[in-house]
Amino acid sequence: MKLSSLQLARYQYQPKLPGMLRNGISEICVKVGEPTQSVADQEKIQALFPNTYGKNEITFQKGANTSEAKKQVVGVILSGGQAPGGHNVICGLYDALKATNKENILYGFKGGPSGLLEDSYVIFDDAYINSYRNTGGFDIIGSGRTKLETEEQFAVVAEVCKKHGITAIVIIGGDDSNTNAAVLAEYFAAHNTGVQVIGCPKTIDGDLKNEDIECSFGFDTATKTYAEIVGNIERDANSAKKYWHFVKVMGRSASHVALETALQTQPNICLIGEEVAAKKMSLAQITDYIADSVAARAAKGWNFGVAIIPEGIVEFVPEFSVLIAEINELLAGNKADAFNALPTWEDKYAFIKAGLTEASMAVFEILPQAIQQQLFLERDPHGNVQVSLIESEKLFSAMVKENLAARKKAGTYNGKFSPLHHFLGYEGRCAFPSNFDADYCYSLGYNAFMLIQYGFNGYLSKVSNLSKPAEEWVAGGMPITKMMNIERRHGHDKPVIRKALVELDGKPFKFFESKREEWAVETCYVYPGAIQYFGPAEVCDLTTRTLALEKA
Ligand code: FBP
Repeated sequence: MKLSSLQLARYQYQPKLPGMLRNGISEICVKVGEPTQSVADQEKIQALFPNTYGKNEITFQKGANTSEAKKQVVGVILSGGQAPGGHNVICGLYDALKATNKENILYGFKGGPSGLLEDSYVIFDDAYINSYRNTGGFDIIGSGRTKLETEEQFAVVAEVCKKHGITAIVIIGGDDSNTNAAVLAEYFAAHNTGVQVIGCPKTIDGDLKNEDIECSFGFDTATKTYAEIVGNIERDANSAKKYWHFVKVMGRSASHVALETALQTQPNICLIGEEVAAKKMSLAQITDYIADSVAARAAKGWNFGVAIIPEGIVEFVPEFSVLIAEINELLAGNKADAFNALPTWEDKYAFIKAGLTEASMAVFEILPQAIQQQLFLERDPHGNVQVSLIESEKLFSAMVKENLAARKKAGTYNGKFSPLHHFLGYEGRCAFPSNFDADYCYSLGYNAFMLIQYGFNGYLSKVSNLSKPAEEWVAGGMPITKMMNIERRHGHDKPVIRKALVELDGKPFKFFESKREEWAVETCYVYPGAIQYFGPAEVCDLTTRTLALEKA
């Protein structure tokens, strides 16, 4: 394989560990903190996790290592969507494991959780690990979205662990994967398998966090990559002065990615799904809000602009989520076959009209036809509309266009509106990790091994104080059950990690709110440029605006 100069240079980069982990393995000891409670539904969660609930937070500190000297055989999986830095979690884990005892072994199970079920693995050695240091991607062992959640699956995993003498499993994943890590940890404890489970907080979406887990890894690099591109688009818009760019950004339901990208680039518009839901904004209100900015800028002679749309936005528009629920019902079971058999769009339209309530039909009617058809084309394996595939950037630009046409008729707008559309997602998920993510991930992996070595089970690897230089970061562990509550999933009450959505009274949103009126009308663009890997710390090592504002 031909290697780029950057890749070769990044191999040499030595990630920074928190100060307390820098003195060598023999100088790391545990400070036990407070017992924990789940974020809600304490009694129910405690009853479901009798062996792993309520454990203490822990912090590592400098001091004689008192952990048991036993040979460790660890298995690791990557779970879910790619996030920059995943390779470094494995590198940190490997380095700590080998530094503790050369006889220790690290298995990498391939293709995500299914690798564990199918016993498909590699055994890492120095050469293998060295060729992935500080690189993006999950190709070191691959990832997957199989869910590890049933007792039958856990029994298979227990057998695989027994076969290889595995003492601990590290699950690198998002909220769902770490929920399942907690359930697996409880299963292992209840069955006295002696196998520990440690999670690592991964996802570019930034929605796996609480007061302990300050951010999930990958968010920093992905948002910097999107911000670079949005900044470039802004500069193009400001040069050509003829297009309005509608940029949808990934992030699933939560709008953290959109908000962070906006904080870095100061676009004219950024929608926040959580706000749309809280204010119960209708499609028409959102459209009006964007069209106001277009019209105000046009009045200044600026027929250009940039709007950021979070991937999950439509789920948050109350009338739209009702519409989606009705469509799911309309096509449930074999009703979809009857619908698909209808020969023309007119026939299908009549079927839809007969099946939807008047209110949902009114919403459906205002959608552009391409979006109407999309709602009936893209379905998930359960037959539900795949909301993330709806081209909301096109939806809003089409609705704004109509709105502006009406304003033109009324004589209140006299500009030109030429929209262009972009979707930023995959561009950022496998970028070379920023220095922050390279350091953070390596530390998470290194720290995960220390949690294993000290016998913890059902913990998330935790590295905090992240807005400070790495020297001041704090390494430790948090019981996963601390993040859990009970939610209704597929008709059942389930213990799950509570997703962290954008908090409307949080500092990042408040800051954005205080600026956005100006950004909507003026041209306040900021061009962050590409991620820098080598150079002064203030250019290369700073993390997100979100974290800086949260910790300010
Ligand atoms: P995770 O939650 O697994 O980290 O994945 C995040 C994400 O990148 C979302 O932002 C996006 O909606 C989704 O994955 C896309 O999934 P896929 O990779 O299956 O297309």
